[in-house]
Amino acid sequence: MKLFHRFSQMLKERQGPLTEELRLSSTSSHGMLPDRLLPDKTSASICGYCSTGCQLHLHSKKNKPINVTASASYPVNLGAACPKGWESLSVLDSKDRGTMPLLKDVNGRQQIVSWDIALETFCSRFKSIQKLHGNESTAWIGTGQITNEDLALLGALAKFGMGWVHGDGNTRQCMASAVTAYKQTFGFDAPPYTYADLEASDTLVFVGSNPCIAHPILWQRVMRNQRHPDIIVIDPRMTETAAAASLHLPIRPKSDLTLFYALARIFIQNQWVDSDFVKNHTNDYDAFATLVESFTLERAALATGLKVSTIMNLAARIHEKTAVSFWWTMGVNQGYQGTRTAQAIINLALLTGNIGRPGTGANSITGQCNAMGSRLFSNTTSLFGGRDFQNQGDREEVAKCLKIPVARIPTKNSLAYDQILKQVDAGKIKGLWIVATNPGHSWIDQSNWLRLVRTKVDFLVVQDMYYSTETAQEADLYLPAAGWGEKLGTFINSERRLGVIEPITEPPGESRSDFDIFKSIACQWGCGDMFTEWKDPASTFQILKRLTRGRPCDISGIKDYAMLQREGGIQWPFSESHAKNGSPEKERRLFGDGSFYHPDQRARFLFESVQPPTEPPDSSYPFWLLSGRGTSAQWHTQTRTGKSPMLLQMAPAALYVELHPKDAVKLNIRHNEKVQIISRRGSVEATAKVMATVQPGQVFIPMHYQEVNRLTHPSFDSYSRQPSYKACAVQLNKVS
Ligand SMILES: Nc1nc2c(c(=O)[nH]1)N[C@H]1C(S)=C(S)[C@@H](COP(=O)(O)OP(=O)(O)OC[C@H]3O[C@@H](n4cnc5c(=O)[nH]c(N)nc54)[C@H](O)[C@@H]3O)O[C@H]1N2
Ligand SMILES: Nc1nc2c(c(=O)[nH]1)N[C@H]1C(S)=C(S)[C@@H](COP(=O)(O)OP(=O)(O)OC[C@H]3O[C@@H](n4cnc5c(=O)[nH]c(N)nc54)[C@H](O)[C@@H]3O)O[C@H]1N2
Ligand code: SF4
Ligand SMILES: [Mo]
Repeated sequence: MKLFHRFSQMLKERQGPLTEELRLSSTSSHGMLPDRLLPDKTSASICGYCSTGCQLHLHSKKNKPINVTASASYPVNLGAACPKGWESLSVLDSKDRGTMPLLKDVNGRQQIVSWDIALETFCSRFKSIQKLHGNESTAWIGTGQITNEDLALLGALAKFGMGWVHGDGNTRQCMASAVTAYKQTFGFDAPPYTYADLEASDTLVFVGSNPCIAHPILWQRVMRNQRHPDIIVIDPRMTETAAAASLHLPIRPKSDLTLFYALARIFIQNQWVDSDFVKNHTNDYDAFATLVESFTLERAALATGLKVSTIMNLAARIHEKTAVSFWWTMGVNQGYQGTRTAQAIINLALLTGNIGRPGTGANSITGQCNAMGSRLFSNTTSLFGGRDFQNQGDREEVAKCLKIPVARIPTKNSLAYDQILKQVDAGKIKGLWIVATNPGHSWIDQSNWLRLVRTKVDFLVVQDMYYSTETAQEADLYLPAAGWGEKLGTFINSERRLGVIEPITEPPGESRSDFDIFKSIACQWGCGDMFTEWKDPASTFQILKRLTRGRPCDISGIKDYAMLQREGGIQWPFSESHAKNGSPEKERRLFGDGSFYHPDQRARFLFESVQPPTEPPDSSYPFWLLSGRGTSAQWHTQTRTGKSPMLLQMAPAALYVELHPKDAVKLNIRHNEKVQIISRRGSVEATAKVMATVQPGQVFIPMHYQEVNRLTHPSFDSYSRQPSYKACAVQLNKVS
């Protein structure tokens, strides 16, 4: 709250229209604002940071962006925005924006080159690697932060045009466990909810999720709930969200699976199960009931560090209410058993019939602005539209849709991010193309990443807005990209809502939109003919519609961008036949009729035995290290938010570590003193923040500082291959 207060003070000190109302009045005849602040152009654009998907109005004057207001009529944010949204234009204008391609010379120094040379080098180097080592010797790592149109073109170009087999994205670090969980359980990757569910719940259970910081405007939707809801937060830390909750369960890291199995057992033993729902709409309940028999309350208490009475109380509170929604984020997905943990949450919703009705659901909150779009259109793990590369029928459908020979479509799945890097280490993958992600900061176990890039990768291309990122600095070839605010396309938010992003300004220098870069590469590579129909984002959107027709994610009823803007975004599915009935409803959830996407239309109970933690604390490394989002003003590796003087003032400048007062006393560490955090892989220095937000024996660091992933332990969920960022063992020493 203090931060928000400071922020609004700062905004007040700055001149500019703050709200939609002000903007409207400013353009009225009253003329409240000085002329220099009156826009001559306004675009409506979905925010380019988090997956909440707020709509912002971007204002410019004489082609210079001057301000942002939050759209009051958009059904997501209803006039609100968080600090990142308000400051989203100020990060575009920065001296380290790439304006020209850079190519390493013989001395390893990056030198400015023309686009012609850049494109020629891109194609000749990758082609020669492929010629020598085969089509599996090159790979790309993409992102959840570019548009659907960008993602689809990249995926089609790399796999169908250039013949690559392997490509993955930073969404592996983020959503993979939720994706896998939904696919296996529901038969399709489909988060079922709509944001109105936040306002219609009697009870909201947040698991490993800190929306106050990570999805602030979703949290505002919770605050609009008029039902006096019970808000339960399951998180090892007393987060901002936990502090605002009616019940906080400070669970021991990575013990959620045991807790949820024990809860299921309580429901079954007390006959609190919605038997009709389970009988009519699910499979494998009996086997699930057998598995959870051994998860007694005592066993759960021992594993989670929670009291037996607390766990019983939690079960009763869920049982007593009819509209219970479960929400999870990275505390679940980023675990070595993330997929099964997500499914344990879904199982609970199925068991209690809390799905398909207002205020219910097993709801994964997405992370990045277009992580949801990457799930349908990146063409990495799954073939376009949630299809399967290994399925011939699926390949034929896509080939027909795109009018390409079916032989252009790989018959095998891409390797996952960590497996791509393993192949790099093994000398099998020699060329890497990184688009809109910064693994030089964000990938788990940093020293390994640097070693690979410096000693094993023959040709590294990095395509980013800024040439200064940790990753771009290592690039053999750097391609300068336009950013959000400078390009056109669509995003999909957490509740499956498609929305338009519109440019308000030109990209700097000779930087180009990702879409244009991909098109230029296609021409230079010699496969441009394949993409004649992909003229621009708007025509590509028509191709995307075709790719989804008849699929669970069908968007064929959305006419064009104008319709999306008019309707306040549209949630998938919205098919042509749906469109015949008129305008889309403002809010829609899935599974209202209890039918799921498996051929028998039933959801599956999926479960597994609980595995021990991959790197638990021991006598040499006695602390659990947690990591996550620090403030609402910081975005990931800070390449963007780090450019806003205002946002910089809202967060500590250097790495800090939250440490419990009892541990501080034991280690003789005082508040604001420097400490060294050491893991088996590396060490970092941080400022101690002595506070009871963490439990004794645990410490927390925010992910936004470059050095954090020197510490993390490279362990992965075996189904989703998502890295387990959130828990490893460290020791702490006072820096004397
Ligand atoms: N301001 C801001 N907002 C963001 C982002 C950002 O960088 N900055 N990033 C966006 C992205 S891409 C994402 S993925 C989301 C992430 O959104 P969140 O997942 O909500 O954020 P995190 O802080 O990474 O993790 C959430 C919580 O998981 C808890 N946790 C750790 N281990 C466990 C465990 O074993 N069990 C349980 N139950 N909890 C655990 C942590 O203590 C933490 O409070 O945020 C999005 N929004
Ligand atoms: N320790 C720890 N590590 C973590 C996490 C954690 O909780 N703990 N969380 C993980 C999660 S959930 C995530 S999602 C990742 C995020 O990790 P990253 O994806 O590495 O983080 P970003 O800083 O968002 O990087 C995006 C990059 O794309 C660039 N960019 C932005 N827009 C555009 C565009 O339109 N075009 C192009 N070409 N470039 C653009 C930005 O300048 C930036 O360099 O971090 C992961 N790492
Ligand atoms: S909550 Fe997310 S989408 Fe909304 S303004 Fe903030 S960063 Fe942008
Ligand atoms: Mo993420």
